Amino acid sequence: MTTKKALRIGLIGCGFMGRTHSNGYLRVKNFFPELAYQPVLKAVCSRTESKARAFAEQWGYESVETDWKALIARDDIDAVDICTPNDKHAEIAIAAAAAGKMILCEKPLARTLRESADMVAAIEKAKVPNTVWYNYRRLPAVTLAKQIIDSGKLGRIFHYRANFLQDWTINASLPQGGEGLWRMDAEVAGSGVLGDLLSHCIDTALWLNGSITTVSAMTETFVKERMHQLTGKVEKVNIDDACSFMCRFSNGSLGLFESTRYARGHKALYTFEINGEHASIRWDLHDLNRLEFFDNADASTLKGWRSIHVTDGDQPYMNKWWVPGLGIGYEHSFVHQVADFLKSLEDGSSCSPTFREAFETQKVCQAVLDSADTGTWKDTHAA
Ligand code: SOE
Repeated sequence: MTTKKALRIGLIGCGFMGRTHSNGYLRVKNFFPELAYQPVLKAVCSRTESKARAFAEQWGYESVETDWKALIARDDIDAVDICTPNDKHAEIAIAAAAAGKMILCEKPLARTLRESADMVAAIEKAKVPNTVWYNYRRLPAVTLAKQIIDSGKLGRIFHYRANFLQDWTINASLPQGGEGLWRMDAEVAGSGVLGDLLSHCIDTALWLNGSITTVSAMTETFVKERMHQLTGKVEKVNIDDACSFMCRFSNGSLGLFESTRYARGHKALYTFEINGEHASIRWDLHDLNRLEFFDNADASTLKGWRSIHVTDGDQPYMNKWWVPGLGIGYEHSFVHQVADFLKSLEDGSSCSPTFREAFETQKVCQAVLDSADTGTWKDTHAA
């Protein structure tokens, strides 16, 4: 058996994202055995000790902490994984960078552009490896879309269209804030669907189609007041329940983006479509192993949308899994991100999106909020 280098993980936060990341750390060694590094689940941190203990037992963490500062101070932790609600990302990342830890941060990078800028400055000063968990890039069909676009098959791009639709907050008596509902509290989340859902669409778009230069946006909060779970009082809702924007990309193409938690019938429908001069591509999270492709060069009698089942060993990541024809799921995108992070440590390369790259998404988010507030077009000041 070859000796592996240990990457000792300290996970902060043990909610839904803590589970997806932990599953990634556990699975990577089975499916990417060639990697020199292997994660070791050293410690998990939650303010509630019983919660941390239960999580540690379920996922195999060696120890628990109840104070994230104590976790960062430990010299048996190499990498800090931030899975807390958004209001803690900046403080933890800046402290972890100062302590010389590698950082893996859940998306969105932070609540505001200011916080994100401070995080980028801290991490670049410390020169520590870092990545932000925009996981959808690493679904094989999405990575294949990137390869097809980069090969030039689409030619000049005219249109980029993306949606992320959910329906879980329609009920007006759903409280806001507190455990499980912090995404509804602007103080904690920073924004509503913009940071939570559209940030995914923006990250993918910047990766596939380059930078966004100007935006024109609208937001709406359909339920104006909700009971706050922590105070018990009815309070104003300050998040965007829905957010749509149109934009221009620096390659000359036009973009349309929509996200909402009020699309009855949709639980997590992320879709995108890109139309180029020679070909088009579309993808749908509900059928995540498939990429649809239309090639205008096909013989006219055969022309039509191809449905590519992205499960072949020649296609991105798929030689790691089963046999052609057998699909994988949402959770595999996190396994792939762990594998790519470990590989980047081996190569001395960076693992995209880095904090610096995720900062570009934050700039677009800020321009979207500013545009919706003022009713005018806004520049993103894209790098
Ligand atoms: C919200 O419901 C959520 O879980 C997001 O926080 C995730 O980032 C997204 O991938 C799925 O939806």
